[in-house]
Amino acid sequence: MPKSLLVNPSEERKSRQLMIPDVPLNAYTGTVEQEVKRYGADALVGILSDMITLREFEEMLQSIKTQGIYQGIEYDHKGPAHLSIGQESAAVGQSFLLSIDDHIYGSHRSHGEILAKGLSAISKLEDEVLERILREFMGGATLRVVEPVFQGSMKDLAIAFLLYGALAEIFGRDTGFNRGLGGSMHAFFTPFGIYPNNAIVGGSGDIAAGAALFKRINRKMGIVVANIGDASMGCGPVWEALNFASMGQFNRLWDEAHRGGLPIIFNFMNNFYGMGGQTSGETMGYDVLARIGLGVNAEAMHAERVDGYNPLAVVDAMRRKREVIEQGRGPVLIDLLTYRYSGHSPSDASSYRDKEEMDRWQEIDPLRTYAEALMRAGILTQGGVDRLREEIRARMQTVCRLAVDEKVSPRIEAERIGEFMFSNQSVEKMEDREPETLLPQEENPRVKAIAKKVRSAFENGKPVSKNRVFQYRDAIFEAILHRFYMDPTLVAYGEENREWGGAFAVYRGLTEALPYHRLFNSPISEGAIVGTAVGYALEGGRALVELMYCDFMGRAGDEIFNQLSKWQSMSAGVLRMPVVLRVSVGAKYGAQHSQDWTALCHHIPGLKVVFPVTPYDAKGLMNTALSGTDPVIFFESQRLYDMGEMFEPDVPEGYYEIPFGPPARRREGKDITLITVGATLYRALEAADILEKEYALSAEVFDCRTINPLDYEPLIQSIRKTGRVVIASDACERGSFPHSLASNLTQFAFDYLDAPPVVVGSRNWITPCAEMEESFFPQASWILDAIHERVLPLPGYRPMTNQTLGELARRSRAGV
Ligand SMILES: Cc1ncc(C[n+]2csc(CCOP(=O)(O)OP(=O)(O)O)c2C)c(N)n1
Ligand SMILES: [Mg+2]
Repeated sequence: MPKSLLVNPSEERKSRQLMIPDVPLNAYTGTVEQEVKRYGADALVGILSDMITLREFEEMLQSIKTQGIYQGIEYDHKGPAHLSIGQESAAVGQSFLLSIDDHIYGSHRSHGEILAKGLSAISKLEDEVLERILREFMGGATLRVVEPVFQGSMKDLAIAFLLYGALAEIFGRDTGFNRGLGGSMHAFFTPFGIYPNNAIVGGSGDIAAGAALFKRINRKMGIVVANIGDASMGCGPVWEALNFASMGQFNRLWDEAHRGGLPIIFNFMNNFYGMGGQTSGETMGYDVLARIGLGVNAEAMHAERVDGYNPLAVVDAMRRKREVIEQGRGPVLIDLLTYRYSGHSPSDASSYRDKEEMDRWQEIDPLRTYAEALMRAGILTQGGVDRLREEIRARMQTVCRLAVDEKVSPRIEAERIGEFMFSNQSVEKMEDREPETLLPQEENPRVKAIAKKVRSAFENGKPVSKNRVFQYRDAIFEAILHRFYMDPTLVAYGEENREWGGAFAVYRGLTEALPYHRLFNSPISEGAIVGTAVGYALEGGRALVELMYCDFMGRAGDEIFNQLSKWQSMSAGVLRMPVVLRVSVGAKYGAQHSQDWTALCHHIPGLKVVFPVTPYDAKGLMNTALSGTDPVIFFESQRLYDMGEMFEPDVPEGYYEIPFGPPARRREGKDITLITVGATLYRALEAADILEKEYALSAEVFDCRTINPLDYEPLIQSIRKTGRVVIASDACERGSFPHSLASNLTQFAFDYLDAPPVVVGSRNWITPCAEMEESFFPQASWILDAIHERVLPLPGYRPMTNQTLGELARRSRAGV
């Protein structure tokens, strides 16, 4: 079923000029007097008050970091503090009109944005709602610290709660917003619409796009703001996110109810610097950051440069841009001019910029210029400004005193961190509503075709032909289809997921079943594919994304290893991450399409990793993955997609789950234990056959189908019986997951081992061409060779490869 977008040669080849939309720069012309009419004098004074709060908060941190003292309170803060002194008007102006349904994502320099958004939420929420939020958050632990100290209105209490929760988080306290597990660069507070801030420059770009995708697909209220720095414009994932958020299909292919550009503002906090690199003029060629919008879509992303030194210009821009988004014309790009007087971090001596430049920006310090504008308009006096400052300083001192006190603000017990690594829940559906599908499951052509298949590899003792057998790919499809009809939030996307049916035909039949907004082709943007899935999940949805080849994980390295894996624990359990990432281990395609990177995924805390190699396991493990709330890297092997079930009587048609943890015992034996990861199982079974037939040795064979978590007990039991173990996989031998297995098994079962565990992996080379693969990937003979040389000499055996320790040492010395 191809899509109906004609690529017409006569149109495409026409000679014409591209018309480029205007990009306004600093277009705001309003005045305080005009804005008073729109928002009222109190609200405009509130903006100043919020700006002063942000400044005081950051100056407090500056003072603590550089002098170890603030208003008489001594403290040594060891962690980071990327301050945004000078950027207050940008943050406060941005949040002024945002509601708690509008979600902001940010960067390492987001204290100000957190406070501005929180203060804005507090000013808008009813007292009862505020009270409920404060009492319920972390079981009231944060509130219990501030409540006895701050008497006054609910709003006053909420402001103290906000300042304290943020500061306690920065200081790594159990009473902070994320129990101190996020810290300065990752703090957030979702009840006020403040979503994760990211220590990876640009990291919020694609995550925020995923959050906007969630809002668009699930028709949620509000917009998303991605606050990222000007220098993040040099990051690939940011470009991927801009492009992803601007996909033509949102307007051209998605149905009426879901149509429209993503509701997101990419807000570049343009302070003209990365750390020491100056963006415009030195590290970028854009001249004006807003120009970037021109390259992304025909509307130039409604890009605009806004004067972030005037909070009212920012408020005005946010109001207008929201209108654009509400008309379905997002995404939007804002180049928000600002400047930090503070260094990149408190130790930064600002050697990369002139004093004259800093003086010029300080001359127009928004705190002073805006206060003067309010005074000129007659809505505030100098005395009023001074009183605001005093109140804020007094409040800050109390908050700081509480946050540094180990008794009222203790640290989390270290062992508890482990509890937050996974949410370990089983949730049938992330929301309770009817899933949007295009036809009943039983009418699906793939379902009908599968119904005629034999659900076992053998029929009457004979192998079933490839065309008739229920294949590994069918098993994955069945699990996925089931969940699509169960969970209305489930979406799947990747580079060729729709009409093509996924690179290896796992998704064939899904196009007929699902509307565009639940199954779509993404750009070739592996970072954005995973990053948007992260954003989609942490907003409350479930995502299934796919990278054709395991090798392409390199392109999504940050998203997999820093984002997908870490947000549940950095949130101390506030967020869940139900994302299943499918990757396939290839063959026949050479060096960049054949790698097994299970070791990388196993190494990173916070990922569950499975690698099924039979249809029964593929379906059962996918069912478990898709009902869970944790990120799962789901390894598949291209050698297996056509295979039928060889171990179970047949693959059940109904729903079943396979728990993550226990390995599968594929064959019983008493003389040696063979453990495999991935498709090597089938070669190990060949080796086991030869051992039995030719050497009267029975091998017990385990398939390590779940890599993390892993229950070692069945493996240990086996080794107690056999005293010998060989571990094999298609991953390059050096640093592979089998080496972790070998090392752990040595410790668990040392007393029972007759020989050290042996690892048989692929050569530590690039993968050669298909015709030469047998000299690269482990073969049955390699396993036998290794047994013969290093575990148990086999009488009369003639090795075909050199698996001796001497050769292992030689290869190590050579680095191969
Ligand atoms: C991927 C990545 N590279 C480098 C860094 C180190 N680093 C932290 S902040 C920063 C500068 C970022 O500049 P910009 O995006 O403009 O934000 P700003 O600091 O100006 O707010 C750098 C290079 C990082 N945290 N992440
Ligand atoms: Mg910058």
